[in-house]
Amino acid sequence: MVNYQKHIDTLVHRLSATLEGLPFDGIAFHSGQLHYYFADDIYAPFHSNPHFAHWVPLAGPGHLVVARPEQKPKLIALIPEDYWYEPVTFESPFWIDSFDFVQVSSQEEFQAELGSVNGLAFIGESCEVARELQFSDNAVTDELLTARLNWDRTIKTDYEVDCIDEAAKLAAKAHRAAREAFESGGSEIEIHHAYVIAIGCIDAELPYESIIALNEKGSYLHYVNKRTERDGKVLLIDSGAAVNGYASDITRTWTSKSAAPVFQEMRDAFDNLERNLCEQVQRGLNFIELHETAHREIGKFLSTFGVLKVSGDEAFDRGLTHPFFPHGLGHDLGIQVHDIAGRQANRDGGTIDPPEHYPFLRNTRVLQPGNVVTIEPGCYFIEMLLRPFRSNSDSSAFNWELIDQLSSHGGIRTEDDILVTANGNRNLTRPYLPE
Ligand SMILES: [Mn+2]
Repeated sequence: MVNYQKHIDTLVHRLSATLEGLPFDGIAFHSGQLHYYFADDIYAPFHSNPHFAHWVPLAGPGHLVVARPEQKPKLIALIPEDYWYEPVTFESPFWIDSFDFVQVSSQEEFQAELGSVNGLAFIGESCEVARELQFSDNAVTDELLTARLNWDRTIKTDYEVDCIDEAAKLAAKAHRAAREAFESGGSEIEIHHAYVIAIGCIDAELPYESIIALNEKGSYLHYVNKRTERDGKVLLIDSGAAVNGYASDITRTWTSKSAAPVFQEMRDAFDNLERNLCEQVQRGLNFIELHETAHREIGKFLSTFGVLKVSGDEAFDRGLTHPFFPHGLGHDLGIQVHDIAGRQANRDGGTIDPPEHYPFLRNTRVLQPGNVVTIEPGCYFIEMLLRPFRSNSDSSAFNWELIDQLSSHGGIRTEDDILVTANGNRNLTRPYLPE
Protein backbone atom coordinates (compact mmCIF):
# COMPACT_ATOMS: atom_id res chain seq x y z
CA MET A 1 0.00 0.00 0.00
CA VAL A 2 1.86 3.00 -1.34
CA ASN A 3 0.37 5.59 0.98
CA TYR A 4 0.60 3.64 4.24
CA GLN A 5 3.83 5.14 5.59
CA LYS A 6 2.43 8.60 4.83
CA HIS A 7 -0.71 7.63 6.77
CA ILE A 8 1.37 6.66 9.81
CA ASP A 9 3.45 9.85 9.46
CA THR A 10 0.20 11.85 9.47
CA LEU A 11 -1.13 10.09 12.57
CA VAL A 12 2.18 10.58 14.40
CA HIS A 13 2.29 14.22 13.36
CA ARG A 14 -1.28 14.83 14.55
CA LEU A 15 -0.41 13.60 18.05
CA SER A 16 1.04 16.89 19.34
CA ALA A 17 -2.23 18.69 18.65
CA THR A 18 -4.23 15.72 19.93
CA LEU A 19 -2.40 15.78 23.27
CA GLU A 20 -2.28 19.58 23.63
CA GLY A 21 -3.24 20.66 27.15
CA LEU A 22 -3.64 17.07 28.33
CA PRO A 23 -1.44 15.40 30.98
CA PHE A 24 -0.11 12.78 28.54
CA ASP A 25 2.96 12.50 26.33
CA GLY A 26 1.76 9.54 24.29
CA ILE A 27 -1.10 7.13 23.68
CA ALA A 28 -1.40 3.37 23.95
CA PHE A 29 -4.07 1.90 21.65
CA HIS A 30 -5.21 -1.57 22.74
CA SER A 31 -6.84 -3.80 20.11
CA GLY A 32 -9.40 -5.35 22.49
CA GLN A 33 -10.30 -8.74 23.91
CA LEU A 34 -12.62 -11.61 23.11
CA HIS A 35 -16.06 -11.82 24.69
CA TYR A 36 -18.19 -14.83 25.45
CA TYR A 37 -21.88 -14.73 24.70
CA PHE A 38 -23.81 -14.61 27.95
CA ALA A 39 -23.92 -17.93 29.81
CA ASP A 40 -22.05 -19.61 26.97
CA ASP A 41 -18.52 -20.73 26.13
CA ILE A 42 -18.70 -19.47 22.53
CA TYR A 43 -16.97 -16.23 21.59
CA ALA A 44 -18.76 -13.41 19.81
CA PRO A 45 -16.98 -12.38 16.57
CA PHE A 46 -14.00 -10.17 17.40
CA HIS A 47 -14.00 -6.53 16.30
CA SER A 48 -10.84 -4.47 16.85
CA ASN A 49 -10.96 -1.24 18.78
CA PRO A 50 -11.38 1.16 15.81
CA HIS A 51 -8.77 3.53 17.29
CA PHE A 52 -6.28 0.65 17.12
CA ALA A 53 -7.45 -0.31 13.62
CA HIS A 54 -6.78 3.28 12.55
CA TRP A 55 -3.07 2.53 13.03
CA VAL A 56 -2.69 -0.99 11.79
CA PRO A 57 -4.84 -3.68 10.12
CA LEU A 58 -3.58 -6.40 12.48
CA ALA A 59 -6.61 -8.43 13.53
CA GLY A 60 -7.05 -10.11 16.87
CA PRO A 61 -7.14 -9.31 20.58
CA GLY A 62 -4.39 -8.24 22.94
CA HIS A 63 -2.17 -6.13 20.65
CA LEU A 64 -0.96 -2.64 21.55
CA VAL A 65 0.28 0.36 19.55
CA VAL A 66 2.26 2.88 21.59
CA ALA A 67 2.52 6.25 19.83
CA ARG A 68 4.34 9.44 20.85
CA PRO A 69 4.63 12.70 18.88
CA GLU A 70 7.35 12.62 16.22
CA GLN A 71 8.55 9.11 17.16
CA LYS A 72 8.30 5.83 15.32
CA PRO A 73 5.37 4.03 16.95
CA LYS A 74 5.83 0.69 18.66
CA LEU A 75 3.59 -2.29 17.95
CA ILE A 76 3.49 -5.15 20.45
CA ALA A 77 1.67 -8.12 18.93
CA LEU A 78 0.46 -10.72 21.42
CA ILE A 79 0.43 -14.12 19.71
CA PRO A 80 -0.01 -16.74 22.44
CA GLU A 81 1.05 -20.32 21.77
CA ASP A 82 -2.22 -22.12 21.26
CA TYR A 83 -3.02 -25.41 19.55
CA TRP A 84 -6.75 -24.72 19.23
CA TYR A 85 -6.28 -22.22 16.43
CA GLU A 86 -3.95 -21.96 13.48
CA PRO A 87 -1.04 -19.81 14.63
CA VAL A 88 -0.83 -16.29 13.24
CA THR A 89 2.34 -15.90 11.21
CA PHE A 90 3.95 -12.75 9.87
CA GLU A 91 5.87 -12.87 6.65
CA SER A 92 6.24 -9.26 5.65
CA PRO A 93 2.94 -7.43 5.80
CA PHE A 94 3.08 -3.97 4.25
CA TRP A 95 2.63 -2.29 7.61
CA ILE A 96 5.42 -3.95 9.58
CA ASP A 97 8.29 -1.56 8.76
CA SER A 98 6.29 1.44 9.93
CA PHE A 99 6.62 0.22 13.53
CA ASP A 100 9.17 -0.89 16.05
CA PHE A 101 7.57 -4.29 15.88
CA VAL A 102 7.82 -6.98 18.52
CA GLN A 103 5.94 -10.24 18.80
CA VAL A 104 5.41 -11.75 22.24
CA SER A 105 3.63 -14.89 23.41
CA SER A 106 3.01 -14.23 27.09
CA GLN A 107 1.75 -11.47 29.36
CA GLU A 108 5.17 -11.30 31.11
CA GLU A 109 6.98 -10.71 27.83
CA PHE A 110 4.31 -8.18 26.89
CA GLN A 111 4.85 -6.22 30.13
CA ALA A 112 8.62 -6.26 29.67
CA GLU A 113 8.32 -4.88 26.12
CA LEU A 114 5.84 -2.22 27.20
CA GLY A 115 8.02 -0.93 30.08
CA SER A 116 6.86 2.11 32.03
CA VAL A 117 3.43 3.48 31.13
CA ASN A 118 4.03 6.80 32.91
CA GLY A 119 2.60 9.64 30.86
CA LEU A 120 0.74 7.34 28.46
CA ALA A 121 -3.00 7.55 27.91
CA PHE A 122 -4.81 4.25 27.33
CA ILE A 123 -7.43 4.01 24.57
CA GLY A 124 -9.17 0.68 24.82
CA GLU A 125 -12.30 -1.07 25.86
CA SER A 126 -11.29 -2.70 29.11
CA CYS A 127 -10.31 -0.89 32.32
CA GLU A 128 -9.26 -4.27 33.69
CA VAL A 129 -6.73 -4.77 30.90
CA ALA A 130 -5.49 -1.21 31.47
CA ARG A 131 -5.01 -1.88 35.18
CA GLU A 132 -3.17 -5.13 34.49
CA LEU A 133 -0.82 -3.14 32.28
CA GLN A 134 -0.31 -0.68 35.21
CA PHE A 135 -2.24 2.26 33.72
CA SER A 136 -3.80 4.53 36.35
CA ASP A 137 -7.58 4.93 36.10
CA ASN A 138 -7.41 8.57 34.97
CA ALA A 139 -5.26 7.59 31.99
CA VAL A 140 -8.02 5.38 30.59
CA THR A 141 -10.11 6.61 27.65
CA ASP A 142 -10.00 10.33 28.47
CA GLU A 143 -13.12 12.05 27.11
CA LEU A 144 -11.45 15.06 25.49
CA LEU A 145 -8.72 12.90 24.01
CA THR A 146 -11.31 10.51 22.58
CA ALA A 147 -13.30 13.39 21.06
CA ARG A 148 -10.17 14.64 19.27
CA LEU A 149 -9.29 11.15 18.01
CA ASN A 150 -12.86 10.67 16.76
CA TRP A 151 -12.85 14.03 14.99
CA ASP A 152 -9.53 13.34 13.29
CA ARG A 153 -10.82 10.00 12.03
CA THR A 154 -13.37 11.83 9.88
CA ILE A 155 -10.52 13.33 7.82
CA LYS A 156 -9.29 10.37 5.81
CA THR A 157 -5.68 10.07 4.65
CA ASP A 158 -4.89 8.96 1.10
CA TYR A 159 -4.20 5.44 2.42
CA GLU A 160 -7.62 5.28 4.01
CA VAL A 161 -9.28 6.49 0.80
CA ASP A 162 -7.34 3.79 -1.10
CA CYS A 163 -8.70 1.16 1.31
CA ILE A 164 -12.31 2.34 0.95
CA ASP A 165 -11.83 2.53 -2.82
CA GLU A 166 -10.56 -1.07 -2.88
CA ALA A 167 -13.48 -2.10 -0.67
CA ALA A 168 -15.88 -0.45 -3.14
CA LYS A 169 -14.23 -2.25 -6.05
CA LEU A 170 -14.53 -5.60 -4.26
CA ALA A 171 -18.15 -5.02 -3.28
CA ALA A 172 -19.00 -3.90 -6.83
CA LYS A 173 -17.75 -7.22 -8.18
CA ALA A 174 -19.97 -9.04 -5.68
CA HIS A 175 -22.95 -6.78 -6.49
CA ARG A 176 -22.65 -7.82 -10.13
CA ALA A 177 -22.57 -11.50 -9.13
CA ALA A 178 -25.62 -10.93 -6.95
CA ARG A 179 -27.45 -9.22 -9.79
CA GLU A 180 -26.75 -12.17 -12.08
CA ALA A 181 -28.07 -14.56 -9.43
CA PHE A 182 -31.21 -12.42 -9.14
CA GLU A 183 -31.71 -12.27 -12.90
CA SER A 184 -31.47 -16.04 -13.16
CA GLY A 185 -34.25 -16.36 -10.60
CA GLY A 186 -32.17 -16.97 -7.47
CA SER A 187 -33.64 -16.81 -3.97
CA GLU A 188 -32.43 -14.36 -1.33
CA ILE A 189 -30.10 -16.95 0.18
CA GLU A 190 -28.73 -17.94 -3.24
CA ILE A 191 -28.10 -14.29 -4.06
CA HIS A 192 -26.35 -13.88 -0.71
CA HIS A 193 -24.12 -16.88 -1.42
CA ALA A 194 -23.26 -15.54 -4.88
CA TYR A 195 -22.28 -12.29 -3.15
CA VAL A 196 -19.94 -13.76 -0.51
CA ILE A 197 -18.40 -16.24 -2.96
CA ALA A 198 -17.57 -13.34 -5.32
CA ILE A 199 -15.78 -11.60 -2.44
CA GLY A 200 -14.24 -14.82 -1.15
CA CYS A 201 -15.18 -14.21 2.48
CA ILE A 202 -17.32 -15.64 5.23
CA ASP A 203 -20.28 -13.67 6.56
CA ALA A 204 -18.39 -12.55 9.68
CA GLU A 205 -15.83 -10.80 7.44
CA LEU A 206 -18.44 -8.56 5.82
CA PRO A 207 -18.48 -5.07 7.33
CA TYR A 208 -22.18 -5.52 8.12
CA GLU A 209 -24.84 -8.16 7.60
CA SER A 210 -25.95 -7.91 4.00
CA ILE A 211 -29.51 -6.80 3.26
CA ILE A 212 -30.79 -8.92 0.38
CA ALA A 213 -34.51 -8.38 -0.04
CA LEU A 214 -36.80 -9.56 -2.80
CA ASN A 215 -40.09 -7.79 -3.54
CA GLU A 216 -42.05 -6.43 -0.55
CA LYS A 217 -39.23 -7.23 1.91
CA GLY A 218 -37.32 -4.27 0.52
CA SER A 219 -39.56 -2.08 2.64
CA TYR A 220 -37.98 -3.43 5.85
CA LEU A 221 -35.02 -1.09 6.11
CA HIS A 222 -32.74 -3.54 7.91
CA TYR A 223 -34.19 -6.78 6.53
CA VAL A 224 -31.67 -9.58 7.12
CA ASN A 225 -33.72 -12.76 6.71
CA LYS A 226 -32.79 -14.83 3.69
CA ARG A 227 -35.83 -16.53 2.17
CA THR A 228 -35.71 -19.39 -0.30
CA GLU A 229 -38.54 -18.24 -2.61
CA ARG A 230 -37.19 -17.61 -6.10
CA ASP A 231 -37.98 -15.48 -9.16
CA GLY A 232 -38.26 -12.04 -7.60
CA LYS A 233 -39.49 -8.99 -9.49
CA VAL A 234 -37.34 -6.55 -7.43
CA LEU A 235 -34.04 -6.99 -5.60
CA LEU A 236 -32.92 -4.42 -3.05
CA ILE A 237 -29.35 -5.25 -2.05
CA ASP A 238 -27.38 -3.25 0.52
CA SER A 239 -24.02 -4.88 1.07
CA GLY A 240 -20.36 -3.91 1.38
CA ALA A 241 -16.88 -5.34 1.65
CA ALA A 242 -13.89 -4.74 3.91
CA VAL A 243 -10.27 -4.05 2.96
CA ASN A 244 -7.66 -3.60 5.70
CA GLY A 245 -10.49 -2.97 8.12
CA TYR A 246 -12.15 -0.25 6.00
CA ALA A 247 -15.70 -0.68 4.76
CA SER A 248 -17.64 0.08 1.62
CA ASP A 249 -21.41 0.40 1.85
CA ILE A 250 -23.34 0.11 -1.41
CA THR A 251 -27.02 -0.29 -2.27
CA ARG A 252 -28.67 -1.06 -5.59
CA THR A 253 -32.23 -1.86 -6.58
CA TRP A 254 -32.71 -4.11 -9.61
CA THR A 255 -35.91 -5.09 -11.39
CA SER A 256 -36.74 -8.16 -13.44
CA LYS A 257 -39.20 -8.38 -16.31
CA SER A 258 -42.00 -9.30 -13.92
CA ALA A 259 -41.82 -5.92 -12.14
CA ALA A 260 -44.56 -3.40 -12.94
CA PRO A 261 -43.34 -1.19 -15.84
CA VAL A 262 -43.99 1.97 -13.79
CA PHE A 263 -41.77 0.62 -11.00
CA GLN A 264 -38.98 -0.08 -13.49
CA GLU A 265 -39.24 3.52 -14.68
CA MET A 266 -39.24 4.74 -11.09
CA ARG A 267 -36.09 2.74 -10.38
CA ASP A 268 -34.24 4.44 -13.25
CA ALA A 269 -35.49 7.91 -12.31
CA PHE A 270 -34.44 7.32 -8.72
CA ASP A 271 -30.97 6.36 -9.88
CA ASN A 272 -30.71 9.80 -11.53
CA LEU A 273 -32.04 11.48 -8.42
CA GLU A 274 -29.30 9.82 -6.34
CA ARG A 275 -26.57 10.75 -8.85
CA ASN A 276 -27.66 14.40 -8.71
CA LEU A 277 -27.43 14.37 -4.92
CA CYS A 278 -23.96 12.79 -5.08
CA GLU A 279 -22.80 15.52 -7.44
CA GLN A 280 -23.77 18.17 -4.91
CA VAL A 281 -21.37 16.85 -2.26
CA GLN A 282 -18.62 19.41 -1.65
CA ARG A 283 -16.65 21.07 1.12
CA GLY A 284 -18.63 23.62 3.10
CA LEU A 285 -21.97 21.92 2.42
CA ASN A 286 -24.14 21.36 5.48
CA PHE A 287 -25.25 17.74 5.35
CA ILE A 288 -28.61 18.62 6.93
CA GLU A 289 -29.29 20.86 3.91
CA LEU A 290 -28.47 18.06 1.49
CA HIS A 291 -30.81 15.78 3.40
CA GLU A 292 -33.51 18.44 3.00
CA THR A 293 -32.74 18.69 -0.73
CA ALA A 294 -33.22 14.91 -0.93
CA HIS A 295 -36.71 15.28 0.57
CA ARG A 296 -37.54 18.01 -1.97
CA GLU A 297 -36.34 15.85 -4.86
CA ILE A 298 -38.23 12.82 -3.57
CA GLY A 299 -41.33 15.05 -3.37
CA LYS A 300 -40.95 15.88 -7.08
CA PHE A 301 -40.29 12.24 -7.88
CA LEU A 302 -43.45 11.08 -6.09
CA SER A 303 -45.44 13.81 -7.81
CA THR A 304 -44.04 12.99 -11.26
CA PHE A 305 -45.01 9.33 -10.95
CA GLY A 306 -48.42 10.18 -9.56
CA VAL A 307 -47.86 8.53 -6.20
CA LEU A 308 -48.69 11.89 -4.66
CA LYS A 309 -51.39 14.00 -6.29
CA VAL A 310 -49.82 17.33 -5.29
CA SER A 311 -46.76 19.16 -6.62
CA GLY A 312 -43.29 18.25 -5.34
CA ASP A 313 -42.97 21.53 -3.47
CA GLU A 314 -46.32 21.08 -1.79
CA ALA A 315 -45.43 17.50 -0.86
CA PHE A 316 -42.21 18.77 0.75
CA ASP A 317 -43.93 21.64 2.56
CA ARG A 318 -46.61 19.37 3.98
CA GLY A 319 -44.09 16.68 5.06
CA LEU A 320 -45.67 14.07 2.78
CA THR A 321 -42.27 12.65 1.81
CA HIS A 322 -41.58 11.48 5.36
CA PRO A 323 -43.46 8.16 5.25
CA PHE A 324 -41.68 7.29 1.97
CA PHE A 325 -38.16 8.34 3.07
CA PRO A 326 -37.96 7.73 6.82
CA HIS A 327 -34.17 7.43 7.28
CA GLY A 328 -31.17 9.72 6.97
CA LEU A 329 -29.55 10.59 3.63
CA GLY A 330 -26.22 9.10 4.68
CA HIS A 331 -23.45 8.74 7.20
CA ASP A 332 -19.70 8.84 7.58
CA LEU A 333 -17.86 5.77 6.34
CA GLY A 334 -14.49 4.32 7.33
CA ILE A 335 -13.37 1.74 9.85
CA GLN A 336 -16.93 1.64 11.09
CA VAL A 337 -19.73 1.37 8.54
CA HIS A 338 -21.51 4.12 10.43
CA ASP A 339 -18.26 5.90 11.16
CA ILE A 340 -17.75 7.98 14.25
CA ALA A 341 -18.29 11.69 14.85
CA GLY A 342 -20.92 12.43 12.19
CA ARG A 343 -22.76 14.59 14.72
CA GLN A 344 -19.72 15.97 16.57
CA ALA A 345 -19.76 19.76 16.88
CA ASN A 346 -16.02 20.43 16.87
CA ARG A 347 -12.66 18.81 17.52
CA ASP A 348 -13.04 18.98 21.30
CA GLY A 349 -16.50 17.39 21.35
CA GLY A 350 -20.09 18.56 21.61
CA THR A 351 -23.02 17.33 19.55
CA ILE A 352 -25.08 18.79 16.73
CA ASP A 353 -28.43 17.07 17.09
CA PRO A 354 -30.41 16.48 13.89
CA PRO A 355 -33.57 18.55 13.40
CA GLU A 356 -36.50 17.09 15.33
CA HIS A 357 -38.30 15.97 12.15
CA TYR A 358 -35.19 14.13 10.85
CA PRO A 359 -34.25 12.13 13.97
CA PHE A 360 -32.31 9.41 12.13
CA LEU A 361 -29.86 11.64 10.28
CA ARG A 362 -26.39 10.38 11.28
CA ASN A 363 -24.38 13.27 9.83
CA THR A 364 -25.24 16.84 10.85
CA ARG A 365 -21.93 18.46 9.99
CA VAL A 366 -20.50 20.85 7.46
CA LEU A 367 -18.46 18.72 5.04
CA GLN A 368 -14.67 19.01 4.94
CA PRO A 369 -12.12 17.68 2.43
CA GLY A 370 -11.20 14.14 3.47
CA ASN A 371 -14.67 13.23 4.72
CA VAL A 372 -16.13 10.05 3.21
CA VAL A 373 -19.91 9.85 3.38
CA THR A 374 -22.61 7.66 1.92
CA ILE A 375 -25.43 9.15 -0.12
CA GLU A 376 -28.39 6.79 0.09
CA PRO A 377 -31.82 8.23 -0.57
CA GLY A 378 -34.66 5.75 -0.47
CA CYS A 379 -38.34 5.53 -1.31
CA TYR A 380 -40.41 2.72 0.15
CA PHE A 381 -43.98 1.57 0.61
CA ILE A 382 -44.03 0.94 4.37
CA GLU A 383 -47.59 0.24 5.47
CA MET A 384 -46.86 1.08 9.11
CA LEU A 385 -45.83 4.62 8.13
CA LEU A 386 -48.49 5.09 5.44
CA ARG A 387 -51.40 3.87 7.58
CA PRO A 388 -52.00 7.14 9.49
CA PHE A 389 -52.22 9.02 6.18
CA ARG A 390 -54.94 6.71 4.86
CA SER A 391 -57.47 8.35 7.15
CA ASN A 392 -56.06 11.76 8.12
CA SER A 393 -56.61 15.14 6.47
CA ASP A 394 -53.73 14.53 4.00
CA SER A 395 -55.30 11.34 2.67
CA SER A 396 -56.55 12.83 -0.60
CA ALA A 397 -52.97 13.81 -1.57
CA PHE A 398 -52.04 10.13 -1.91
CA ASN A 399 -52.82 7.87 -4.86
CA TRP A 400 -53.76 4.85 -2.75
CA GLU A 401 -54.60 2.66 -5.72
CA LEU A 402 -51.08 3.07 -7.13
CA ILE A 403 -49.49 2.72 -3.68
CA ASP A 404 -51.33 -0.55 -3.11
CA GLN A 405 -50.22 -1.79 -6.52
CA LEU A 406 -46.57 -0.88 -5.86
CA SER A 407 -46.32 -2.04 -2.24
CA SER A 408 -45.59 -5.60 -3.43
CA HIS A 409 -42.38 -4.15 -4.93
CA GLY A 410 -41.02 -3.06 -1.53
CA GLY A 411 -39.01 0.03 -2.33
CA ILE A 412 -35.97 1.60 -3.95
CA ARG A 413 -32.65 2.61 -2.42
CA THR A 414 -29.47 3.64 -4.22
CA GLU A 415 -26.27 4.22 -2.26
CA ASP A 416 -22.79 5.37 -3.26
CA ASP A 417 -19.69 6.21 -1.21
CA ILE A 418 -18.42 9.75 -1.78
CA LEU A 419 -15.11 11.41 -0.89
CA VAL A 420 -15.16 15.17 -0.30
CA THR A 421 -12.14 16.62 -2.11
CA ALA A 422 -10.52 20.07 -2.11
CA ASN A 423 -12.62 21.22 -5.05
CA GLY A 424 -15.56 18.87 -5.35
CA ASN A 425 -16.01 15.19 -4.72
CA ARG A 426 -15.02 11.77 -5.95
CA ASN A 427 -17.60 9.02 -6.25
CA LEU A 428 -15.81 5.88 -5.03
CA THR A 429 -18.59 3.52 -6.16
CA ARG A 430 -19.72 4.48 -9.67
CA PRO A 431 -16.40 3.77 -11.44
CA TYR A 432 -16.88 0.12 -10.43
CA LEU A 433 -20.67 -0.05 -10.53
CA PRO A 434 -21.89 2.49 -13.08
CA GLU A 435 -25.42 1.08 -13.35
MN1 LIG B 1 -25.26 3.02 4.44
